[in-house]
Amino acid sequence: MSTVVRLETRGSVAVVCVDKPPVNALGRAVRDGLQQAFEQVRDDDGIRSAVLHCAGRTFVAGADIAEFDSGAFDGQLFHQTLDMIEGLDKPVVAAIHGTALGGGLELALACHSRVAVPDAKVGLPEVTLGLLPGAAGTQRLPRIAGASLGLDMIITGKPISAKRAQEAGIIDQVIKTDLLEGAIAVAENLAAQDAPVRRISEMQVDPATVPASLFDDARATLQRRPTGNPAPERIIQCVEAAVKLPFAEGVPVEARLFRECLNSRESAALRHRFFAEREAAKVPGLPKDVQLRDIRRVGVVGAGTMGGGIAMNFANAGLPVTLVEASQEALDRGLAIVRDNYDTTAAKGRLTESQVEERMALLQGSLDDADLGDCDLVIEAVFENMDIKRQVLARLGKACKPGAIIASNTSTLDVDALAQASGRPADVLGMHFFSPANVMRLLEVVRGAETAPEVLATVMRLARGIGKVPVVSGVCYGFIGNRMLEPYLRETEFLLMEGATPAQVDGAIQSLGLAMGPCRMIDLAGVDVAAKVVQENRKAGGLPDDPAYRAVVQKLMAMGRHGQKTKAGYYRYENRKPVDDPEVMQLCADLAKEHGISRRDDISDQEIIERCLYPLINEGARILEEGISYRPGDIDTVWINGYGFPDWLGGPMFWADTVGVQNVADRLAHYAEHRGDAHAYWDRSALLERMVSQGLRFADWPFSDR
Ligand code: T1G
Repeated sequence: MSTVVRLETRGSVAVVCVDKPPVNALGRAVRDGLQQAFEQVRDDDGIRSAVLHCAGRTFVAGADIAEFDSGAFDGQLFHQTLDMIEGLDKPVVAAIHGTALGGGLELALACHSRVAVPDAKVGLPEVTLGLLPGAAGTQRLPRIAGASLGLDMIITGKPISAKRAQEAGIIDQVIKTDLLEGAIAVAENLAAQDAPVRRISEMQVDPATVPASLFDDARATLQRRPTGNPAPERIIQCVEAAVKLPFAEGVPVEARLFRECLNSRESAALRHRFFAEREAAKVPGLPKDVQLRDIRRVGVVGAGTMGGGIAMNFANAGLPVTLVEASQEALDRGLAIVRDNYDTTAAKGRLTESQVEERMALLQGSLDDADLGDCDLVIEAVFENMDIKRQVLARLGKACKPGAIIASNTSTLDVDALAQASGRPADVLGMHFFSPANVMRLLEVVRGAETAPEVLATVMRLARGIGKVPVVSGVCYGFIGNRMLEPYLRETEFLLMEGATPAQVDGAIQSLGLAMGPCRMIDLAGVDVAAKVVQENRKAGGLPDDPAYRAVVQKLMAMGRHGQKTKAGYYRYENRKPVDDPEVMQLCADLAKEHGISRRDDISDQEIIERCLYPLINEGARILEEGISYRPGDIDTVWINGYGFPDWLGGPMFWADTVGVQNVADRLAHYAEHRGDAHAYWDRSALLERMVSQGLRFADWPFSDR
């Protein structure tokens, strides 16, 4: 008998329990166990009905995603198990708690009835992995819930509540008492009725319930925001098959389209993302029994755009926040911005008025550091200037109670220096939120040389609790993301001085799938902000001795072209629409002349992509070899969640394996030769050299010291 699928009997009811922590994924052992258990249900005449439930925190959360890379997932066999369950003449009731997702919901749909606890959720999120339901979910869900809801659930991948699922007919009963007992009662009743079991595969979608434009509208939506994800269009084809074909003919259509998705590099990239984000939350070397610190109250110093956004993250999670500013006027302004943000969300129907008031009530403004004395975590979000931040850290080192964690939201400055300024470096780390802080999921957690392990572990756990994707970075200029951004922006500006236009550079980068090209990104973030970062970096001695380095952004700032907020930056903005501006072309030509940069009119999109992204990858390799980042997947997680790198490419390091590390190295050498390498811009990192010489991929990380 299987160790992960147990069968017991309660009278004439078979109780089949899946027990495979952490989420009862349908790995081979579970699939085999289910097959065996339901063969026994089939063959035992003493059994008249069955209940399928799960131990642990959730019903089956889907296939074992890791099996797709190892090739161990046998969809055909799983189909046969589901068909065998559905084919039984004895009613089988699925008892759902937690989340029945993907293959888990498909398993439940092969049962003859489904019951769930009130807070359960059901969904088919395969699209987020570049897949589609591969166990007849695209054929059964539309039959039980209708084509519109079925298509929407599968193409968005969003789970729905038990209540909504009951309204749609997916769940037959919500059990408010003991789930298992309730499910057993339902099974006994069904058996007592002695009626034919209800099989979803025998149902038809009523054409009258299918909106005439359903599939055309779905395709039009895809066209409006095309991505590289191979699944959405194929999902539409599967649901069309569910509507138009008998079940037995629809299943092979789904199987073919599922295989096409599974074999795509884009799905491999999306599955890489799934595990990379979870791996990033793990800190190597932390003792398993590390004692986390309790975080019951948070302080934020600085109520500007970042400080307000940071405060919202904690208020949204129900944590009280003390927001400290230097003047009443600044404090009032900051709280007003927060309220505006909440009101905007409420206007979109994503928050109720009472929720807005509850969250605002959690925010307590103050002008006095003493009010931070009972906070367990205090985050400074003051102006990005080392002297100012040092003063604030020194104040916080005194104002915060013993054991409180002190964090800096700096985006580039030396966290170790700030930690020393506090006088209690073990309590200090960086928490680099990305703007807008209440929206962007990425949080770079900067580990100082003296940051205590439990401080790091506490913040990593807290970050996930407030819905962030945390990634640990060591201390260096720009941490992970902004450090890799430097060569990306450096080459952007050299390309502009050589004759490319902002629209051409952005167009090439956006054609790869990045949400926003470099020029639009800086215009949005602020040309002045970017120019100041260059100046701070120069002051800190971090720049090459090259007067042409990032010369364009500094010139734009000097001209008052600060980006979207001044309706002019790299672009001119006509009704917020960016258009190339001859004044900027001229500026770039003048700078080229000033710095002896020759102009060209043969710059290709491919050259732009290589010159902007391959040095970015090379810098990522340096970050790995210096131990600033633990894993290539951490770097991918930063770029997908913080900079809009297309997740269907898996992030820059996964994508480097796709284009080939050898190719990246060769192209860096090519540009060194053709662009000149006076400032070592094209020097290949030692790690990249090693990978080329040993035929390694980033997927092979960690590299043994061979
Ligand atoms: N396969 C393998 N491992 C999984 C897994 C899965 N489906 N789901 C979770 N894990 C691991 C995860 O890596 C982590 O491991 C631990 O479980 C806790 O996860 C045939 C083709 C269920 C909502 O897409 O959405 O079915 O880090 O940190 O925040 O048609 O996990 O502890 O070592 O996310 O409480 C479809 C994916 C698969 C659901 C729980 N199913 N999982 O969230 O915990 S394809 C999914 C989730 C499929 C069929 C198709 C979430 C969760 P570790 P966690 P959580």
